[in-house]
Amino acid sequence: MGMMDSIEKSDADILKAIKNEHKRLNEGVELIPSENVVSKAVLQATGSVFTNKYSEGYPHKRYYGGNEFVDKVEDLAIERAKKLFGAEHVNVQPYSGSPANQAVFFALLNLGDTFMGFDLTAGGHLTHGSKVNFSGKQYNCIPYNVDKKTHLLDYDIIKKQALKTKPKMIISGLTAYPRKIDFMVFQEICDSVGAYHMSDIAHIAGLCATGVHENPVPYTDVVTTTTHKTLRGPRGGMIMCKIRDKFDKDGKKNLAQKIDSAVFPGLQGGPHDHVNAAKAVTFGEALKPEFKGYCKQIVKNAKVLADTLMDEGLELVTGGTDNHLIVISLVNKGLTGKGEDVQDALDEAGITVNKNTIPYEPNTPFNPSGIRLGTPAVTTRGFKESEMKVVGESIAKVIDNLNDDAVITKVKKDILELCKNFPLYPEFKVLS
Ligand code: DSN
Repeated sequence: MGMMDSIEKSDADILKAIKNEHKRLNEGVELIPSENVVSKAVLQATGSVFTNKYSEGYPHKRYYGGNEFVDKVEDLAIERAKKLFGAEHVNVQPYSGSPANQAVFFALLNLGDTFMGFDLTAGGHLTHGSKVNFSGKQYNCIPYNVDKKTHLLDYDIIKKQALKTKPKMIISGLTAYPRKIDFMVFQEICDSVGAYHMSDIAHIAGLCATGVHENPVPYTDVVTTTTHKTLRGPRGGMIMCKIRDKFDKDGKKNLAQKIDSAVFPGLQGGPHDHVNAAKAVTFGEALKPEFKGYCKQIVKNAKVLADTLMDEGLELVTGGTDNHLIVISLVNKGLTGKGEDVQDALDEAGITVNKNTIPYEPNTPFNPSGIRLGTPAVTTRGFKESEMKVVGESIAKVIDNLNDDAVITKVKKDILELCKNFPLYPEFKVLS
């Protein structure tokens, strides 16, 4: 076996797994809202020779030699991200969303400091203060929640809580909140209580970049994101921030410097240059006019899916969606705590979703009462309103017939037929 052999020659086991994953993607409907399908250009950059390089430091200030082309790539990624989001300062080195958020904690807070984050079960993220995460273990999180009846964020209550608890930072952002977030109000609340505002737009970054959702970057202290969700890029993270630190009296250290030194050398080692090359490709794609059409279609598809599910008798958290995601509450179907059973049955039928908590979850995160769905991946694939209707009806059929193998087999057949019209990477030989 030669060093330079292709995977076809060198590793039958992994090749088989890749082929099977390609088949799974082709033959099923991917509705996990944090997933997408990247372009061939993004895959090529991710699989490029940049995977070999070490480049600790920042462009034109590296610790090792040989970084001429790495610098070119990182400069372009930063320049394109600034243009895409209207950002003053960008750091593209975070390995993913969680380290991006962790770097912001390192930059702005001391251990034990108080901050406010969106409760995980109601739609926040682990790194927004969950007790099992560094953010909830090493810092004092006072979570805010949605309204008990409407399941919507109530900004008056959030402001009252902020005035009372005097947090050093408030995090806005979502992983399972299907409605628009008023980032401007969050910034105003933060300014009025002397807190930093960190907005985590990982899920909706593509929508923010194209104005399909309000873009917080121009006025928010710090914005973090991943690059692999609605932004449709490689798995990775990014931080955007103001250059000036609004609390820096002596002007010695600005916000951008604090963020950069928290990422490297504070938290990470060498950046993933192959992924940063793919991030640059992604931002280039997102700057093209057609990306806005794509993002608009994501939301249109989500709305049709939501309407179809409700027409079929399913209950949705907040009664619908404004963005790319939907949370079904299984409570009215008598399936409280049966999220896993529903997820498994939908998997059987070729529909990939994830079980999810609902606000004020009556059960546990392991056996939650909700299902989370989203439309970024199917929209990339070319699904439009008519396909979303078929998908919605299929989901309802499975939920209403969880233990009926005949129904699940029939839905699987229908889904397979649907998917045949939208092949994914058909020309990739290795993924035949
Ligand atoms: N795991 C991601 C999601 O699915 O929303 C967030 O990190």
